[in-house]
Parts: sequence; structure tokens; C-alpha cells
Amino acid sequence: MKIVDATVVVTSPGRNFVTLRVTTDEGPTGLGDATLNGRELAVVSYLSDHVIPLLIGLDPHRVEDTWQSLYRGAYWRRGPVTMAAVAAVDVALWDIKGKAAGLPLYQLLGGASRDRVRTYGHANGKDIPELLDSVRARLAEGYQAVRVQSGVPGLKAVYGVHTTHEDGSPVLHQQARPLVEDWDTDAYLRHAPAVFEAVRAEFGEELPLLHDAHHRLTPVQAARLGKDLEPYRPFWLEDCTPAENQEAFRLIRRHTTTPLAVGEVFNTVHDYQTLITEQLIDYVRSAVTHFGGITPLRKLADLAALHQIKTAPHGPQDISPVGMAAAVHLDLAVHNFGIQEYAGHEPLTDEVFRHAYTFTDGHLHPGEAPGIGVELDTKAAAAHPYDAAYLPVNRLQDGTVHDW
Ligand code: GCO
Ligand code: MG
Repeated sequence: MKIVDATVVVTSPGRNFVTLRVTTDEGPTGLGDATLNGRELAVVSYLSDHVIPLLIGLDPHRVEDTWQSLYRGAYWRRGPVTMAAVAAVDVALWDIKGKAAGLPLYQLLGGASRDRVRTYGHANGKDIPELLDSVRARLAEGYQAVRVQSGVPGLKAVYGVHTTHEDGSPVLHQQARPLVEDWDTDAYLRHAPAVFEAVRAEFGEELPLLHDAHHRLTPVQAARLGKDLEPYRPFWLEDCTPAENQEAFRLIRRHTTTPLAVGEVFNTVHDYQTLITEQLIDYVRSAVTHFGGITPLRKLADLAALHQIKTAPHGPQDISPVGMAAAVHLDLAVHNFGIQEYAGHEPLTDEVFRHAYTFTDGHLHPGEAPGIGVELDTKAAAAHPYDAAYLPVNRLQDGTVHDW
């Protein structure tokens, strides 16, 4: 079998997605997600200008060799743009391999290690009562684990919480110019334990509760928060401090037993080396889409397993159904799977990307379609052209830029 064509499809059914479609001479086509929220077109160029010309004529069955040649052959390694492009090729080739074998991808990865994939959903509120309503809504949808994010008194906009225009319409996080949000770490640290207290009081001790600090704290602030949340037994505290400084987690770990999750912005195993080998975290959060694909994520899972660390792939709406499908196959197959973030997609997105994975009682299953089990409706995709969009930026009360 040979690769005879590859194209990049950019579509915006509700938000922007970048998809690589690889065609072979023997029929099977493969899809890969290359969506990098807010920097989409850089990956489109990387693929179209620098990767697709190298793919034509290759044997699509040589997944590992193609991964190594794209990673090592560029000389300039790593980085989110490069690794999103490499991921798209990797997943498309696994998709083709599955279709050629007539097997769903999880079977090629060793088969199912569990019957279904546990997920967590997002509950958000501008204040505690609104958050409690949101938790109720997630439970009604079947979720059995919930991430809780609340607005902070005195702050206009907070990560995970949609603000509204004067007319009541939502200010979406995707903006043609970056939306400027405000931030005050002390106000947040005072408020967060009260949020957990209220949610536990309403929903009891058993519901797994997660929280995302979204890279905003210093190590000592993160240690404080971890300690303050301990009485409420969070499932995890995510991205409590920017993790480029892996050694910072030694300090956090010394002070709290709150489980820690890190890695959605990482793109290679090297970003995790100290965190994993010194057992400084409990969950690795990388997505197939931003980590170079299934091939390296399996290896990450194996390294993590040696240190009793579990996988928990990033699954916000800006991972396309193609990226989500790839993740769910891996989740079903790897032994040390922990939990899958699943925000779901808008109905319009699901019309463009028809997927075999299903969501029942808070759990996902990848389905039995060969490959990753996603069909891209190119005609429907063409009806939703690219819509320039940025993520917000954060500023402190005095105007200083802060991590968003
Ligand atoms: C999460 C993430 C996302 C990111 C988003 C950026 O845990 O789901 O933090 O919500 O902010 O993916 O594009
Ligand atoms: Mg996160």
C-alpha cells in the first residue's frame, strides 16, 4: 500500500478544527486531528508546506518509522506546532492500519483492558449557586465525576466560566482579538476551599471532584491550595503551577497529598522526565493531538506505569472528534488509564465529524468501526469556513500580564 494524497481540512462548525486526511492507492483513508487552539494556521502550513510532500509514496503501514523520520528528520524537534502536525500523521496512519486490518484501533493496541472509559465533565458557575446547578446538570447527563470551576468574588472573568455581554449573550473564549480577563491569586486562594465545601455539602463525599488551577499559582501557593483542599478529598488538582519548571513540584509534593495532574500543554516525554521519574505527579494529561500521536503517548503511558502514575488525556472541545476518538481507543487499551476529560461537542461539530464513539452513563466507548471510527463529511465541513480566533489573556489588577 502507498500514500497517494494528503489534504488538510480546516473547518469551523462552532469552533476551528484542523484535520489531516491521508489517501492510499488501495482505498483506506486515514484522519488525524491537528487542531492547536488559537494558532491553527501555523499547523496547516507545517503540514501542507513541509510534511505532505514527504508523505506521498510512503507505505502507510510504517507508522513508527514515519513518526521517527518526521520527528528526527526535521532536525528542529518538539514544540506544539511540530508535534500537532506529527500527531495528525501518526493518527491517520493508525486509522489506515485499523481499516486495512478490519479492526478498531484499540484491538491493534493490545485489546480492551476495561469495558468502558470513565470520564469527567465540566461544571462551571459565576458563583457557588450557579456552580451547584451546573454540577446537577452534569449528573443529569450521566457524568459520574465532575470538574468544578467557580467565579471569584471581585473578578469579572475566570477560567472555565463564561461571562456575558450586556445583552446577556455569552462572551465566548474564542475571540477575533484576545479577550482580556482579570486575575487575583489571593482572592482565588481564599475562595477555592469554600467552593469545595459547598459542593461536598450539596453532593456528598463520594462524587469525584476535580479542579483546574490553569497554571496560575507559584509553587508555594499551589502547596497552600493543595493543603487547603485536602479535607474535601479532590480527585485531583490540575496544572497548579506552570510545569516547565518540573523541579517546582518537589516543593508542592512535600506539602500536600492532594493528587496532582499535569501535562496538557506538554508535547514530548522529555517535558515529564523529572515529574514521572521522581513520582511528583499522579496523572499525565497529554492529548494524542498535541503529543505527536498514539505512538509516543503509548510510550508515555508505559513510563508512567512504572511509577504508578495514570493517564488522563486532555479532552476539551478544542480537541476534535478525531482527536477524541484516538484518545478513547488508547484509554480502553492501556492498563494504567485513569480518567478521560470529556466536554462533548456541539451538535454542529458532530454533524461534520460523524463518530462511532458513544457516551453512556458517564463513560465512553470507542465503538467497533475499523480504525478510529470517524468519518469527515467534507461537504458539511466546507460550509463552515475558518473563523480567526484567539484564547484570552490574563492581567492582574495592576495590568501585569499573568498566565491564563
Ligand atoms: C482543560 C483545559 C482547556 C484549555 C484549552 C485551551 O483542562 O480542559 O485547561 O480548557 O484551556 O484546551 O485551548
Ligand atoms: Mg486544564
